[in-house]
Amino acid sequence: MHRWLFVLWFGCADVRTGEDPETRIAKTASETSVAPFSLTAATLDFDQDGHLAVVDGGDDCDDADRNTYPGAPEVCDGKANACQTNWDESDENGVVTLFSTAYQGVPYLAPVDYTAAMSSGTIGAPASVSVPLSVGHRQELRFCDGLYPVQLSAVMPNDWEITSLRGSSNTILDASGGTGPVILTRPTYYLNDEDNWFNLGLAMWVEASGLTIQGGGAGGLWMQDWGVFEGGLNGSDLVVRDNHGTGIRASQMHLKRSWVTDNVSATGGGGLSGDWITVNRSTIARNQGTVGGGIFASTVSLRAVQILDNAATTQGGGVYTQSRCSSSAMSVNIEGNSAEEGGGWYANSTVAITESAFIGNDAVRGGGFYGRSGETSCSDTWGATGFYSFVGVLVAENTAAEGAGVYLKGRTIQGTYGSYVHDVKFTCAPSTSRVPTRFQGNVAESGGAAWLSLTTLSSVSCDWGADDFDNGPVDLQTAAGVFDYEGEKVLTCSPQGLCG
Ligand SMILES: [Ca+2]
Ligand SMILES: [Ca+2]
Ligand SMILES: [Ca+2]
Repeated sequence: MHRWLFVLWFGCADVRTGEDPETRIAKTASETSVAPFSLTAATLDFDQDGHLAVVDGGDDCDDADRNTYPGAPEVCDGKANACQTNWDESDENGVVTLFSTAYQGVPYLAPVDYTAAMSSGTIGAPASVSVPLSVGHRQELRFCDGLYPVQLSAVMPNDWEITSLRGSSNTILDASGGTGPVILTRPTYYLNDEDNWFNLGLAMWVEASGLTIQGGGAGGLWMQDWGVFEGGLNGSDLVVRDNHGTGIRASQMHLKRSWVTDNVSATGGGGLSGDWITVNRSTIARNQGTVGGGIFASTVSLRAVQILDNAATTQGGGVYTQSRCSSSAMSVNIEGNSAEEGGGWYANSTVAITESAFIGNDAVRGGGFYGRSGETSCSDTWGATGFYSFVGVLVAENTAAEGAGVYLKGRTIQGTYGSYVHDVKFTCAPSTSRVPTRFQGNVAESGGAAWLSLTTLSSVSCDWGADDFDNGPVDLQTAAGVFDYEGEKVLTCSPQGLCG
């Protein structure tokens, strides 16, 4: 009798898996060549794991999960895969599984067990594990709780995911003693019949989440061959810390709810390095690099980010932005960073900063912010005006020899037919809630609030500091003279440095 009920039920929405029944039928047919609706043992075995459900007289304790049946190996999924009744979460500590998703005619692949491989090293002598990925499959390498002494690498024929079951505090990948990144993932190339190299997937992405990545000898989480491909990294809930070499490196990077701390690079960006980088609700702290101690990028978009106590030996202690199109920051706190130029941020291009703060950063030139005319822009490869806008930004207690708050520098470029001026335009405006941009308590040898060259200021509603909040020794300095702001006055400076 229950078989007739099964037929009726089979035609309706699948209450056990939530899957659309037509999808399930098509998949069943393609995987087993068994016609749908024939009432054989094969179709009654709903998850196709070779075991009938208990309700059908079998022993499958979960007939909606083909990884669960008596005798099944443990996989990292939060379930007792062998139908044990005395199982708890700790029974899958140390389990690492590569899952493959079947979709759109791509066949199911059985999970691959990486448990032994990932535990074969020790802290100080990590195991080197490469993960072969399968063309056309969406695959996920998932770690259960554990401390894994490992260096991972993968060649990507497609997107893939590297995740944990229970988050970064319980799942630590440590490559201490190794010579490479904790995780290196890079695209693969395919040869066509014309002997031309081309890649199969033009935009391959890694999704990484819920992991602590530490101790790398040459980087934390890297996508090699960045710049060649337009792929990138989607990172969330990551802790990337204490790596030698840049913490995270990818051509494109979207990072959220993550901590990137204490990474030290001798050759480039300390915390993050890439072409296009977006960061949300994250902390970038105590990283060190040569250029871009916290972040090195062509273009950044930062929202609700803490950039703290990073250092660069040359430019951009907190952030370095190189070129291309507009960078932006909103609700970003840039504090305690240092560099030779641009302690908080060194910018070579257009930047809009809204409702953020530069506090206590230090440099020789540009303690808080160094903005220069662009190397290149979106539309002009011969250099361009640097556009910088500060909207409701607090610039306080930064220090420098020149320009403790901001240092703004246009350039004259000698071309074949004469010289070209690429100036800087700095706009200072109130936020929508009418909070002014204000410079307070910045201290330099010259230009406490700002040091300007070939720069036009448009500073309606900008508070350059007066009375108890004065900057030292004066607020503004240009080649043409010095200016001390008395409040209430709208200040405009020409590219020649005439302010009034
Ligand atoms: Ca089954
Ligand atoms: Ca099952
Ligand atoms: Ca399990």
